[in-house]
Amino acid sequence: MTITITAFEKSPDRGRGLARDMRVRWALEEAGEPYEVRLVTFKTMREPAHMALQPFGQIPTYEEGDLALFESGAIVLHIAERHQGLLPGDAGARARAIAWMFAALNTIEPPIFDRALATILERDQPWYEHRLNALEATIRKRLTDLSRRLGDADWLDGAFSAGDLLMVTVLLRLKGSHLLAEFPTLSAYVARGEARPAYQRAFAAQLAVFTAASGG
Ligand code: GTB
Repeated sequence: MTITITAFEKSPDRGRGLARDMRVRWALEEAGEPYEVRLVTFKTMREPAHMALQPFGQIPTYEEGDLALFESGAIVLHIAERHQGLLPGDAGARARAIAWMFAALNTIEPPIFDRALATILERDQPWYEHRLNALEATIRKRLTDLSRRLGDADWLDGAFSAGDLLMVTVLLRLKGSHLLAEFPTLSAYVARGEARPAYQRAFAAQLAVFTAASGG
């Protein structure tokens, strides 16, 4: 059955792979599942057809036959549960990998995403420096603990899993920042994720969309 996901026709990140369709593309590439992409604009995302798929008018969505899903974490879990290579077979290891998926989205991503938003939307506020410092302190605390837990391992809990896939996509938003550079262990972890052939294919696919939309 054909899998169709949605993505920005012209991503505001200019093809840097930071929009949340990237994690779904990567999971599908790891799974070896072909997929189609329906491109949407900020306007069409608010139209009834898209709102029926995604109650908050966001991307990504996932359609496969009668199944329509939203929330990138739920979509990645759905893909991981149906294919080899993204969740371990052992029940305990599988549960731990899922815990890392939640950790990426619930514990690590919020302050990183809030920092990114603040740098765009709150830069002119008188309290901007204070807010930025507070967010960066939280991020630093989380990265300290994450880096300690990862130690000198390649991945968070044994073999590469959907937990690593989500964690790497979340950390990638800090790429090039002093925050990630402060943690060489995590920088190397992110680089390992980026080096995976499935990541490379997913990145190239989303970049091609941006390039085409920009007339390149
Ligand atoms: N919790 C949802 C999920 O994980 O699927 C969140 C989805 C979400 O935030 N989608 C964003 C969206 O559709 C795109 S990815 N926003 C439109 C809206 O809310 O109206 C977030 C994003 C946006 C922009 C950049 N960027 O410019 O770098 C990066 C990531």
